[in-house]
Amino acid sequence: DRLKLSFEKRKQFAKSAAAASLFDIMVAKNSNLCVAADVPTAEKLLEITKLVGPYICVLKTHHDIVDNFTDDTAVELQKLAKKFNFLIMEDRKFAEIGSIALKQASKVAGWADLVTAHSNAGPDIVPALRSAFSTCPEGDKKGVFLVAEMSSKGNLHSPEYAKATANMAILYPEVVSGLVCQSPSVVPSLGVLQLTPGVNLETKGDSLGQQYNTPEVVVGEKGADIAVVGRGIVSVSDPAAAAQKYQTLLWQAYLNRLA
Ligand code: 6AU
Repeated sequence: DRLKLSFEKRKQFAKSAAAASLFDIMVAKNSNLCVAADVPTAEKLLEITKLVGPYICVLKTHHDIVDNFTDDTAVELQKLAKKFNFLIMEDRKFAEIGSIALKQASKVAGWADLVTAHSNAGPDIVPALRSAFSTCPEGDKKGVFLVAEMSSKGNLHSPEYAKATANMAILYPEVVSGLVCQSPSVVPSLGVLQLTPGVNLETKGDSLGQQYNTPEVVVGEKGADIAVVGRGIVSVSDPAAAAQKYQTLLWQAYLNRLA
């Protein structure tokens, strides 16, 4: 049972190098917190990264919503990732035929350790992204998270779709490090990580379809290995304190799950 196995033990089953290093980072930092740094400017992105860096295993970006994101911003992010020991995930959700996804991913593969992709176009999205990685230094250490399910109201992700997405993780175990999903039964093997967004202690959702749960529910019931918190941390007055609080609660939920 995946949910009863520690991250230390699960690391032995990781076939993707990025998943293996994620397990290491999570254990070293006692953190299963991914912050979604959804902020409008490069200055704010670097500022928030410095504040939350000590508490996270993954920093998730949407670099295309950042006004002045440049190569320098990417270099600074990479320095902070090294300093604080976390991985950078560009949540670009590639969803194209392989030849286009390869070209799109080449724009971010230089600085992102992990990228997200939809599975709707079929399994060849994965080797396309692997090709984009292969042109980068240490490209074989990069990984993909496939979106199997979504947190938003009315989404079209059926159980069959989620299962077919999980099968792509089995087909390309050295590239697919994890799945983005909402239910514990989707993840097909012990070495694959479950990333689950939709976590907020203060509110149940937003006005545009997002739906939130608590850390206890997301980790204990929905099966998240890594939980994504965006506005619950980046839109409050003290993001560092909020990140520390979510880190503590999410890690406690993981320990409770093991017990
Ligand atoms: O906590 P929030 O609502 O401020 O931010 C949630 C973050 C956003 C979304 O792009 C992302 O999580 N997300 C994803 C991801 C990670 O792929 C999938 C999903 O189903 N729901 C979702 O919110 O950056």
